[in-house]
Amino acid sequence: MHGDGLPEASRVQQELKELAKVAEGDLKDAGSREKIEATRVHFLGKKGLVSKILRQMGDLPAAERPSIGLVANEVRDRIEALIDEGIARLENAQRDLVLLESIDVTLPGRRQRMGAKHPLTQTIEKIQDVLKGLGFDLAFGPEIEHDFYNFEALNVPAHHPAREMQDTFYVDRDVMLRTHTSPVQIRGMLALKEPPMRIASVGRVYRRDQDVTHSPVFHQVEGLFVDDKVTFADLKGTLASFVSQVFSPTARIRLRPSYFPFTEPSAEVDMSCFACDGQGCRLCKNTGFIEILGAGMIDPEVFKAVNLDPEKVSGFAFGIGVERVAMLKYGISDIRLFYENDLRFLEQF
Ligand code: FA5
Repeated sequence: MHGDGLPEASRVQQELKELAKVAEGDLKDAGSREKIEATRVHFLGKKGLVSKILRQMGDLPAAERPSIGLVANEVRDRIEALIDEGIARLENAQRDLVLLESIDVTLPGRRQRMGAKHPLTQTIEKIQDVLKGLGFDLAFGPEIEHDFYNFEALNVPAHHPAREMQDTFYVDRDVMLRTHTSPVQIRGMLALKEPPMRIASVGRVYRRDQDVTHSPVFHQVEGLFVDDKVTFADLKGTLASFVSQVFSPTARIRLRPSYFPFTEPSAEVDMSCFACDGQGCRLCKNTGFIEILGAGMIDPEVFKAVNLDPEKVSGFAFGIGVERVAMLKYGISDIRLFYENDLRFLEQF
């Protein structure tokens, strides 16, 4: 027995439990791995406090040693658990610090890449909207066409020199990839029961052509108006309105005499250059104007081919190159850019 009145074994057990409490206090405030390691050595090391107490066990009666051993093991386990907790707490704090340093929450969010309509689709939709606004209904025709619709009924008989104006991809002797959208005029007029008729047809056409302004596959828009007293002035007014709406209110048109077998008279239609507004520049080759379409009054021979009486009906037609319009609208100098699907090009629209 010692002075505190406790039996020796209870005193040692009490001391061990006190040690656990002190260790808990030390580890709670430990702010570094070094401090935690020092605390471990201080309590659990070979010369540590727990070992020191255990070494005194030799002085105790053998019967009391197991109960002390039990408490000593509990205390050691408790201190080891506190050490593990302390290390985990330090590691978490360290990770939070790294995250805080590497993530700048004030940065703007990452932008989603948005898809957009192809510039040709945008141009086609704009052209269709304007023509619908001018009273035209949309019409469609096949891309593989019979000679009758593509040439014959359009007053271009076999061996006519005008066939050389459009170099053709033939599928068969009388069947071809259509070289223009004008066959849709023929199909429209053959189905016509009672004038007036205003139709517009957008679609792919094919020619054996290839350079920076000519593609073997391209798009045209055909416009056709048939009534009893259609004049050239109606054609000019329609085209002027079309150009000012598709390009800009200040855009002007100029008509030059031309030749198409299916229209008489015929005209090439130029638009004032969008780059210099008609002043003359490199783009318009200093003329102030750029050609965008062909047009004219329906030839009497075409009316006869579709069983309409040229004495009773009259009409105009025009054919626009869509790529040409898009090149002018967006200032593009090479037609092939439209078909290469290069995102750096397409993302600009
Ligand atoms: C015609 O195709 C006529 N059918 C247009 C027409 C319709 C005239 C109705 C009168 C009445 P042309 O061959 O000029 O005409 O072609 C019309 C437009 O298509 C040209 O002004 C040009 O812009 C475009 N074009 C012609 N060939 C190509 C090509 N290979 N690549 C891209 N665009 C082309």
